[in-house]
Amino acid sequence: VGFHSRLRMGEYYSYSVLSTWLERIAENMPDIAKLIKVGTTIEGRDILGLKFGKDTPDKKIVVIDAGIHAREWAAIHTASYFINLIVNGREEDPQIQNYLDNIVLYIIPVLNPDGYEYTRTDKTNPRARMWRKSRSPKACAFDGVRNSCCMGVDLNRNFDFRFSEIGASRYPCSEIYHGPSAFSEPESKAYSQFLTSLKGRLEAYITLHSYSQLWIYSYSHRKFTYAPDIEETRRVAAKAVQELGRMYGTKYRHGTGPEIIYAFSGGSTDWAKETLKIKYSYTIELRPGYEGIIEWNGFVLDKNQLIPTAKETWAGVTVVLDEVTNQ
Ligand code: ING
Ligand code: ZN
Repeated sequence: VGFHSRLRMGEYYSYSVLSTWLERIAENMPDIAKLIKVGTTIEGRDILGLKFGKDTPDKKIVVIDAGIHAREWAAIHTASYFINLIVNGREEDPQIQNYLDNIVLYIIPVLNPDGYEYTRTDKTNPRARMWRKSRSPKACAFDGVRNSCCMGVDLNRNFDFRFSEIGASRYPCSEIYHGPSAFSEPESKAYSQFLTSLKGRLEAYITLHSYSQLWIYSYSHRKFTYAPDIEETRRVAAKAVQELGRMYGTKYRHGTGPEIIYAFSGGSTDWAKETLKIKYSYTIELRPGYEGIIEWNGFVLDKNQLIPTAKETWAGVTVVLDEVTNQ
């Protein structure tokens, strides 16, 4: 087993270490995992992931991603933990074996590697750790006082679902800048094309964020706006949250954005739900929770919470995987 094909969990790694790790897994275990390239970022990085399970046309597909927001390191760790669990835990875990035999599972641990690498420069630039957006070149807009120019687009506002309607900003210096137009960014555009290429077989799409301990479903642009299969969506979310909580007692809430946090548009799960008609399309906000006040450093999760966070999230995610596998 070559260098970097095993990574110790409970640590944070650079994108290049993570990428090498994915490459080694694919090289060493071609029967289980294939390396996939979703696209290329604005700074030229490959957006890599793994495809698990033998692909046959009758198999349902599940996609899990993380790291669309740069500072959400716990989400990136959780997706990495899932990969590690499948690769190194499959022999002792019949449930994982069942997934490998019966579904196709894609995991893309870092959708926004440019942003992630930028947050990792915090030793020399402390403010960088809280970066959320991509690293696209500066755009300018008159904000009422001056012409302000800033880098980056919030990729989770750049999807073609009710673009720019609510919970997004047209000012480039905002954290939630939606970009000049839907899918203007190479990362979101490539990812939408990747997901579209799976249409018809894609049964579940899960995107990992942090933080707030929420299990969010569609639609999030307006209250009481649901897809026709909302009952099923809600049933599985409720069950997932229950299973997640069983492990360490972590309390999650479930609902649409405006029901449990805020309304917003241009996000990946709502776009996927509406455009690709995916049965289960969920945004998961990992630990920590929040008590009324949004804590600024909730994105900096203590290292000793990383593995428990990932483990309980897996317990919730398996509820969705079981639904897809056993239907
Ligand atoms: N949160 C999500 C965001 O993109 C969200 C919140 C997702 C709200 C889905 C409603 C629906 O803003 C984070 N932490 O990025
Ligand atoms: Zn996020």
